[in-house]
Amino acid sequence: MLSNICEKNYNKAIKDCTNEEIYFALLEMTKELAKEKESNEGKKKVYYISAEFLIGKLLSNNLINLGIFDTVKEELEANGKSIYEIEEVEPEPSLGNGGLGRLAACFIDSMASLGLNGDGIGLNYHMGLFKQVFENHFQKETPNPWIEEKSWLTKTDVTYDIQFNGFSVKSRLYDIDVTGYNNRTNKLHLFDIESVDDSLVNPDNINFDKSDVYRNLTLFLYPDDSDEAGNLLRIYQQYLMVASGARLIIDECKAKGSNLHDLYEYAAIQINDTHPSMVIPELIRLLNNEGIGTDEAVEIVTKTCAYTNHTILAEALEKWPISYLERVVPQLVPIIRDLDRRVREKYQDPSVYIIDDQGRVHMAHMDIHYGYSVNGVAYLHTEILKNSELNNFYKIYPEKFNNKTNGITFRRWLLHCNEELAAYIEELIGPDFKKDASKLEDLQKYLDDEKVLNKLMEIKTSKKKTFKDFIKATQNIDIDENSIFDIQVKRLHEYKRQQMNVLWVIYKYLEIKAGNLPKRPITVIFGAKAAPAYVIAKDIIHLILCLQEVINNDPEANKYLKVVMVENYNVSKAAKIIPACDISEQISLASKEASGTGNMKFMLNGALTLGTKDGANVEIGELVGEENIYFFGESSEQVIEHYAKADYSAKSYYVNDARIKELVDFIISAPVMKVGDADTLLTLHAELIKKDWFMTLLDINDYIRVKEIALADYEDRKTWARKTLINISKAGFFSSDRTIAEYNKDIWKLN
Ligand code: 26Q
Repeated sequence: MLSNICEKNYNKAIKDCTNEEIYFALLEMTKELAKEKESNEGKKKVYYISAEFLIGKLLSNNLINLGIFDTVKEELEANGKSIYEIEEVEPEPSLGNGGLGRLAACFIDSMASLGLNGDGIGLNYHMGLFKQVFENHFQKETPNPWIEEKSWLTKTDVTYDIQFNGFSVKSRLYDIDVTGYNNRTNKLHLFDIESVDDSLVNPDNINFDKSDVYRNLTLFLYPDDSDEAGNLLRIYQQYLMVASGARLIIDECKAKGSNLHDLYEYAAIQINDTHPSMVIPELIRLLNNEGIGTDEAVEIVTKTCAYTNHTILAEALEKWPISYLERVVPQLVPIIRDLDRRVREKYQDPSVYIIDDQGRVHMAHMDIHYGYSVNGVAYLHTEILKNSELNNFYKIYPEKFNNKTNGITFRRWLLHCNEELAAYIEELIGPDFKKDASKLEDLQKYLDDEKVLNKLMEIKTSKKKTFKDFIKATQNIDIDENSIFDIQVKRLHEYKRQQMNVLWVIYKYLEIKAGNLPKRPITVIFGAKAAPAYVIAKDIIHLILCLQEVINNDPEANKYLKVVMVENYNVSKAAKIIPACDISEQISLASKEASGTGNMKFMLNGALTLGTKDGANVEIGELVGEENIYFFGESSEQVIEHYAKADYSAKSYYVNDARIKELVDFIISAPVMKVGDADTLLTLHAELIKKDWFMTLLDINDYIRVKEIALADYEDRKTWARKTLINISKAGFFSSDRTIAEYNKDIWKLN
């Protein structure tokens, strides 16, 4: 089939085509094969509506899911071509920031793979998240255009006029096929408007005129929320998404025979965090327009919508000034006021109102009152929601609250990113684990099989070697595959505490300088983007880049310690980094990381977790047993108490603990100041001592202690390999197939 397409399109044999030509031929072929599996079967459909779908490159995954990856790979090899080189041609769609967007991508893969009738609804950002480049040891943001003449997008005939205050736009639907693993093809529906003007973007930076909404609405994944124009643009984007999505849902349900009074028998709408929450008043508005009175419309919508919460950080919970909504979508304001009035009539507690006394609309509150399910994304997170953050709502609606511990698709995060490991697992326990991840438990019978343990270590070293070559080729950094790869890759945020890992790097560097040499070299690898307006996060990146320069160029130290800051960490880089990891850093301040999903990817690829008892780390610990994970630090209860009593003082740790003082002061020491920017380093130094809102200094000593234990354990290679095998064998629980099966059983109830 591939050779036919090459012949037809280029009049050439495969062996004579360029990698670009083969990529476009494979794109065409994949789309045709996916189409054959399209299905709209099932009365009820779930609509997973999300501002982000961090899908990453799609070629290999689609080939795997269609069951033709090996055949295609061999056909290409026979013609002197490499599937891996062809993959490099594909641009990465970065339609998400991080965990929440990647989760949505894993979920649509699992829905299709389980044969569920479920589509995604989102926006077609032309640039997606910015591309990160390093310049003078600072992060710089540049645009990341990903849409080419031919792409995974298919333009459809579906269009809607969407009304904003004073003007309307024509929204058009583009579809991306979502191929299930040996199963049906679903759709990712992405809306876009035709008036967007890509030429507004300067190739060198991501600044553009935010007020020119008509021409920039879907240009970027939400820009900074740091200024008013940015916030308004975000509301424009959200409304475009929900208004178009709501119309599509209503049209599809009507086409299947719904009279709209029974909408909930045809549709379940999963609201991914509060970004799509305006779908609730918008649906009520549309039902009103169809002649359904507000009382009934409210009831219908409440039986249709379900809400997932992904954060307990107060600053990340969306609260829009009602004046902003007046300016962008005045048609929703009377409905939102009416929803608030209904709440106030029933409950006297102002903490559950939708509109607060400062005139801000609490999107999550609207979701909880007017949705039928509220879920957290890991056991601990849901408990915290029920018992503290959302306790006042839990008391009203205990039956709505439920937990759905996150998961990851094993097609991408094992079969694709670690073919060697997947093939070896298949050799040991057969292919069933690919469809039923719980089968990985069968690996337990090899826990004491030396041959198996040796082979696992061999695969790990080979993946480390591959990463070593990659980082040499891309960033010209030399690392040693026999060193311990200690990795922290995730968005940069103070609560995730990259700065604590940095203090450990300083600690180890100073130890080496003092002659206390580690048994084996250590390579500390970071990868992280900081939000463009998040100053402290960008300052932490600056510090990491400075330490990379100081340490890697110090001949006394660089034999024992290296620092690598991977540029532009994204889904494709994750697929290269994660299989190479020995120690997975999951060190958020306990209670702050809702779940984490990187932790699951690392475990599945045979890394051991060094982490706090936070998010899904808690469940990893329960599954593998405390001997097979490295926990440290204060518990979520203790942390919550510190906040309640306001008794944490970074300053007192700094003043009273000489070692802590030495580590923190190194940030402004001569060698670092020489390569870095003095103002930035001084600000960061002061920040850590005076504020440290996420309590780095609280846990640093225990972190150092436990990390030393992990490094020492690594030297008992056999025991270490046994621990990694236990981790792999217990990772099945974190398959997003399990998560999605639970969503379906408890929330969506598709037949
Ligand atoms: C809000 C207001 C204005 C502008 C931006 C935002 C905004 C954008 C993105 C708020 C939050 C996000 C993303 C949140 C996110 O990725 N959360 C992560 O979700 C994962 C999947 O459930 C969890 O595993 C992580 O623990 C959680 O941090």
